[in-house]
Amino acid sequence: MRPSWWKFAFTLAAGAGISLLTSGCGEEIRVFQPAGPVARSELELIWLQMGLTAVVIIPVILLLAWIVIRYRNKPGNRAPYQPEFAESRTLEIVWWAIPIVIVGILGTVTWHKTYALAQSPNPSKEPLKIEVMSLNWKWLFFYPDQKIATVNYAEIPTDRPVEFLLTANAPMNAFWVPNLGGMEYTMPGMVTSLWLQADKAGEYYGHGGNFTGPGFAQMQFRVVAKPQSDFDAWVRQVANSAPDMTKADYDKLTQPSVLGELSFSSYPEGIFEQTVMDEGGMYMDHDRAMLGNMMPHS
Ligand SMILES: [Cu+2]
Repeated sequence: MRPSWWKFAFTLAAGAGISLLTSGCGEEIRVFQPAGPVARSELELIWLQMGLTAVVIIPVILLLAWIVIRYRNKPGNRAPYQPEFAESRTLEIVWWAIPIVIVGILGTVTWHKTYALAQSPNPSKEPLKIEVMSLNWKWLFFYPDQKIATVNYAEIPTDRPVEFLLTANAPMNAFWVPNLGGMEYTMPGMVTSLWLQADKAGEYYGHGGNFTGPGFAQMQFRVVAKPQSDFDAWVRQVANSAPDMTKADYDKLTQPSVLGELSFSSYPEGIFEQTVMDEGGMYMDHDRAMLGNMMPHS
């Protein structure tokens, strides 16, 4: 082998090694481990997108290698030399038609899924509503029907759609439980909505998806999915044994800090709605928000 080939091979090996070492290999890649219908539907889209991308990428890489070898300047090269080559109708049709078909398929499927995923994954089942507030640097969960609240963890029943209503009382963030579905932004003064559902009981890792300062790395939470009866028992236990959240407690939570998990048997009524209105609320339907019947804006 000539030295230039050694250099090439070394660069290639080093590049591949660095890619493998920095990819988080060995850790579970959570979006490929869907635990519910929303995440599964999104994973189908990921596979479709990767497959269609491969239709372009694999031939391009193979052609690149073939052209470099066939057309390089070497003694006795038989490859045709055509400096006047200007256009080929056949090639133009090929390389316009393939992307048009790919973008058409991806666009259509993404369109359908986007609208489907903005609805309950199981409209025949009564959803659980959880209001989520991102703070510096913690996640606050309110259960408006159960009247309890938690910090940095949320329990949900399995096989039941959960509507997360999201806002921020801090710089905007993004709410993400990768095993259950894609992320949705939390923004001050507005409420966004995210439907998720867990089929399998288990503990799912959640994290902010939008950098918000020094405590961001600790802004993690757990979503614990368990059968409805166990969920009900957990609600009773929190309602009976956890402390109340006073307005002073809430104000303290909104101050920048890193906290562990907390539970509260009650919280100041309407505090979520009030925070949205205090932070602007101009994108909301005011009357409904004031009635505590928050409508997510889209
Ligand atoms: Cu918005």
